[in-house]
Amino acid sequence: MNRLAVKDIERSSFAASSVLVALGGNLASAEGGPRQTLEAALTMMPALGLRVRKVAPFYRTPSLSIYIQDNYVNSVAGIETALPPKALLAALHRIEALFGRVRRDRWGPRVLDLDLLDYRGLIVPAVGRRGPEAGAGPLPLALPHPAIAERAFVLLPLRDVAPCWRHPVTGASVDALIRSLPADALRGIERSGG
Ligand code: A4P
Ligand code: MG
Repeated sequence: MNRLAVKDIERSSFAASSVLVALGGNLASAEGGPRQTLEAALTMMPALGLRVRKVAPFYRTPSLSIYIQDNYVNSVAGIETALPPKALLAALHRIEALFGRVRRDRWGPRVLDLDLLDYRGLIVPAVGRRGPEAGAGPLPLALPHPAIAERAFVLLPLRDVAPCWRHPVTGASVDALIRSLPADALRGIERSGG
């Protein structure tokens, strides 16, 4: 499988109207710690039809979950792809599986989580219950990802990649969404460069 070095990825010219993918993980994989796993996942994307155009710095973030678990590493990538949304989500799940993702509990610890945040502003309303009480079974595609507005670990790297991005449903800017987070939402989050 062709691998692209993370340092070779274009970091400057990503349009806000493209496709945004969130990356996260807090368990070691065969690649090493979560940061190494996220980097390896990015280098694998082109072989599955995802051209990575811009990557945010990596953030070390306290776990936001009902489960006590290790800190996460989170980032966001701007990609270009010819894949339609469902095929793209399937490709993301394939990459997760290649790194040994096992779905036990929703919001449980994981080696790699790849969420489709935004697909060119497309809106597909969420169906069914979400969150930990919904169990670990599959849910139909929802766009934009329903939890974006509540998550500092998504919004901070999203702003790095697409500072002009607006929420497709509410029209709120990413800056406004960050300002609307609860006062303690940024506590413990460290931008680790990259
Ligand atoms: N699904 C539907 N639409 C989408 C979409 N746009 N992107 C389906 C991704 N998946 C989508 O997702 C659950 C189901 O939603 C799947 O069937 C998928 O096809 P999942 O990735 O299997 O489960 P999950 O990640 O546990 O759930 P979810 O709702 O994606 O949760 P989040 O938002 O990923 O939260 N704390 C820190 N600091 N950092 C984290 O990254 N992540 C979580 C999980 C909790 N706490 C965290 C972090
Ligand atoms: Mg997820």
